[in-house]
Amino acid sequence: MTLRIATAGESHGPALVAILTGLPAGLLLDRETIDADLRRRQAGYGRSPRQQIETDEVEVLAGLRHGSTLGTPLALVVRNRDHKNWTWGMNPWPPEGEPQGKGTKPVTLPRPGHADLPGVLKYELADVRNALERASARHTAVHVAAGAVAKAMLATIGVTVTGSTVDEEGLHARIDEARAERDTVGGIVEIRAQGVPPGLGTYATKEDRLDARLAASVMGIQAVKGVEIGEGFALAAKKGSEAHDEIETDRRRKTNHAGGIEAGISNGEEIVVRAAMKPLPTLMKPLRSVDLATGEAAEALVERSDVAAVEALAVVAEAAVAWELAVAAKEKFGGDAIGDFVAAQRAYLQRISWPKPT
Ligand code: EPS
Repeated sequence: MTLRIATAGESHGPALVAILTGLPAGLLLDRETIDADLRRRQAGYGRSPRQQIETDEVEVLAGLRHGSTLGTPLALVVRNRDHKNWTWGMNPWPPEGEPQGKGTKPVTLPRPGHADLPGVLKYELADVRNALERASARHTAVHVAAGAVAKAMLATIGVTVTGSTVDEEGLHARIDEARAERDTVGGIVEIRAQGVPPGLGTYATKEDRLDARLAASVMGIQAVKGVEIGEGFALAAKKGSEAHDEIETDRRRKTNHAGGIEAGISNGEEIVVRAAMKPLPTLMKPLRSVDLATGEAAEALVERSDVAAVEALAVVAEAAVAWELAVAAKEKFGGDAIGDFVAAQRAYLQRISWPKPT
């Protein structure tokens, strides 16, 4: 059964929800490990005061018994604690009583760079809030919970995935400067996956290439505008003799320009994915926009927001890469029970003599 995920949830609605299907039975999950990733996602430098309201924790509604998956759909929930301030404004049903709390007035000042304008045009919305709520990066919380489940599954076959920011040194200074100027900044993150066996993904169909799947998944994260695998864009300027990773007799490589993927298939080297994040679109010093209610020139919406979320992106992209690798590993090794999944991986490694016995 293919590993799949479906999610739902608005930023200030009651909760974020994910349903994971295709997980093998008998996978052991640890609540604290999942919650630790949720806390890492919230903790980055430059985050908004919203993070003081939220203390994200995973709840499991189905698919798990005594910490072990049942092979049935796993239902995850991350509540939005801020919803208590939006019970009128984000009520799923027509609210009763006088408007109170936040979100009671329609938003009509679209922010350049956010979902606001394309969202209202596409869906015929009168209130920009109806676009921004789902587009918000708040949604990444439940994907991080799913990524933690994927990492638990990958750990059974010796695969680890870690994300970090690339410009750690200068990043905090850039964030401080942007905050002082009432501006925002982006940045670059790098995800590395170790222990991935050769053979995940395929060149057989372009949408099934591992690099295509990783790129789509990481590009699908809010504010990401560029993704590269291995040396990516820099390879364009190199000669073939400098760009490719020569094959040693043990079939390993001494270099890794390719970032662990050749022809859409993992080659057994470390998988390296980088993502570039644009500066966040909610500026305290707003950009030029239009008031959609009057058609007059106006300044874009100003509301509570992050100055930067690059450190959060490192955690979110780590989850996205882990999820895609788990999907590809499940596709390759199958397994209704986690033991079957692990046994199939071992049999395969033996068949290809990987790592080559010394
Ligand atoms: C976001 C705007 C801010 C961020 C939010 C993403 O939310 P709010 O408008 O409620 O202050 O805090 O991110 C999160 C809540 C989160 O948990 O990551 C946006 O517009 O995308």
